[in-house]
Amino acid sequence: MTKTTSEDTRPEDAARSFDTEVGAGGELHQIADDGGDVLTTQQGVRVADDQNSLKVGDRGPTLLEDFHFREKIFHFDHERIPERVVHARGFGVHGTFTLTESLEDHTVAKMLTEVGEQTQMFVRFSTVAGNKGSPDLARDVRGFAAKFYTKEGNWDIVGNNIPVFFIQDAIKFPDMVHAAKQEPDRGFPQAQTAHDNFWDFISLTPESMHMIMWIMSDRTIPRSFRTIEGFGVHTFRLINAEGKGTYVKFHFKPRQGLQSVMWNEAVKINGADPDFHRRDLWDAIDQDTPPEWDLGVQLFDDEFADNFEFDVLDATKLIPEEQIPVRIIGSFVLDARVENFFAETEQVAFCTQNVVPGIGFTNDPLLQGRNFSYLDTQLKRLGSPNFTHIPINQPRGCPVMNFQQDGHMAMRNPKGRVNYEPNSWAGSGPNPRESPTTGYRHFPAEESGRKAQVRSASFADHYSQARQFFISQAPIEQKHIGDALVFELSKVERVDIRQKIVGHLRNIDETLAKVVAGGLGLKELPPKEKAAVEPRTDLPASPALSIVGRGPESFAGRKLGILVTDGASAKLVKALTESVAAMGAVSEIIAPKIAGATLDDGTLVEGKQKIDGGPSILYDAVALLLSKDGAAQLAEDKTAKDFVSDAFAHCKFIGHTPEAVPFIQRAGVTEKDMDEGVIPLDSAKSVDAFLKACGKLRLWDREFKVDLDAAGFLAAQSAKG
Ligand code: HDE
Repeated sequence: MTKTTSEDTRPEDAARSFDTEVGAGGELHQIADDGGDVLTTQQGVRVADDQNSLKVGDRGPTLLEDFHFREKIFHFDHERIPERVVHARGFGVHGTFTLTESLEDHTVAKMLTEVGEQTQMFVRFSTVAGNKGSPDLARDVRGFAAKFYTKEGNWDIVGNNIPVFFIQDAIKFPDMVHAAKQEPDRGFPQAQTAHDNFWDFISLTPESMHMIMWIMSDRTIPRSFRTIEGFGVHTFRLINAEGKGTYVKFHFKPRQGLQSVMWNEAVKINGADPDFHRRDLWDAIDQDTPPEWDLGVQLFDDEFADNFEFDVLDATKLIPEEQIPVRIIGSFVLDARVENFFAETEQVAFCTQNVVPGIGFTNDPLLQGRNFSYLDTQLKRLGSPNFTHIPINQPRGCPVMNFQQDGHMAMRNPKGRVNYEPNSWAGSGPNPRESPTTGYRHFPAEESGRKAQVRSASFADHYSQARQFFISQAPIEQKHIGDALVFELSKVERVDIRQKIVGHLRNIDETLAKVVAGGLGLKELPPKEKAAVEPRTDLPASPALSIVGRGPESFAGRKLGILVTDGASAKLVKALTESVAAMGAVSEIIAPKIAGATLDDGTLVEGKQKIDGGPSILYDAVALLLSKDGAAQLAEDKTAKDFVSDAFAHCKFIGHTPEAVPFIQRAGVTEKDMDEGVIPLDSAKSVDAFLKACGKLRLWDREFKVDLDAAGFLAAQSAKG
């Protein structure tokens, strides 16, 4: 640091000189007597007392004259900005994209054509319906918004973890969001769709049915942000050097594999750790195991679009990967946490209209509406048209130069005399000009037609892809969809709404409709809802739409909870923790007391969690390394027993010392229940076998034995034959 000195003019400090230092980044520090930074007001004035406001006498009134006190409170009073109207709860991280395959035949966008090119990016994950303070594991769509700081300007893909949407036309978005969020008279329930208003709206909006299948599936209760896919949803357009357009859909595919939790688990995670997803991502980056995704594209032309079963402009439809394979063109790693949550995650402003040369839009009516909404909403949220001056929103790959000026909080105004264009000034400061050759050109689509408020007939089939999604799911996933529908509709007070939804399900899959009707205790199957066009039943299953089977091959990146007691085998604790680390997974010690447990060799293993703070729902698998005495003590503890019974009910793999068996049985897992997922641990070899089994993540077959609702599902399945 370079030292500079200025004279202190305050009488009480007259004897002292003021030290300021220039930091490594060129920033000035005021140095206190102890060598640290001095606390100052926003005006840079040193603060002498930050504990007591200025008063008349020891017990007298506080004086307005205390400018430090007033400034501090004034600033605090204005700390909040409006939360996002949707996607309020989010978590952002930085990363880098690397291109591995050029799309130069299709686009002039450099980020997509220069192989090896690295582009900085920022991603914000979010839930949609909940408020900023809502829990991470709400059943909800996850936002997956990516900002690429390309050399040609910022490009945003403001995507979700589901490839379709609720509605076809942006004009319905406010209604859909109002219906999903808390009801206006009571202000609850928040962060959930399990209420009358949502299902009332859905029952009257058949175009949502495909999305309903997705949101009732396990996609909406992901295990981690690291285990979700991302989708641009709309059909966008790539534009090449000749001005030729190619349709494109964007996909992000997690290298960690797909994984979700169970609903009963999600409900409990929300209580045990409402920050489960953000903590998980924070930890993964902290532990230097940053998540990675492949960026893929589905490319197609007018001929495909004209022959496809549905309209490619309809955001309630997807194009099965089996029809147009996803071509992987690069990957990104998210490896840097934000320095400040507010400055970056809260202030980042994504806009679907942020595109660069070579990337354009289509007439998807949802996309067209979004192009208005995202710019508009930033003014409300960030308070100024200069939100682009906030560092997280500024382009990093290229300079910005234009004649836009003034406004609230302008950080960047044109320098010199010129602030208009065209002009004939030269040499009086920056004087940017338009560039017909390299500037952004919109795709010259030819359009004609009468003005009308219509919905194209090509958007009318609302059930066929919903069915295609449903039949593409593994049986356990189909069961979960049925369970979720029964759960949500059981929270709906009006019976007619429940019935109407079942009437829609009959257009998707009769068995599903029967399972849900049975789960709701309906005496009769309600009549089918009238479909605008006859649903198709000939669309083949698309395996790419299932999560099960697309998970990881190993336990890498997952978390093992190890419950230990005093007297547990030190050898086993060591073997297990080392093997877990070696396979790129993490383990956490849970003990009856946070100080840890004294093992059989006298060593102390520290606890990361006290048992009450580390329920098994927080882990992908659990191990019970208990001594005989420890097991006997835990058998008297309800929380410890919940640890086991939950892990069992959630189909997790459970490793255990032989001494733990009586405890497991006291927890309700009887000898007869013990299946191949409950694995004895007594040697290093058994540790390997246990961790190998954990790579499957869940023993789904168990669910059919431990869940009352499974009976209805199995009965309906066998009736179907
Ligand atoms: Fe959004 N959406 N949206 N949305 N959306 C917003 O923009 C909107 C839609 C998505 O992490 C808002 O800055 C309309 C689809 C994400 O900051 C707002 C319509 C998809 C995020 C808005 C849609 C999304 C938003 C609220 C229907 C998936 C969070 C705050 C026409 C492809 C971005 C904000 C972040 C946020 C409007 C539908 C994804 C109000 C009008 C479809 C990931 O502008």
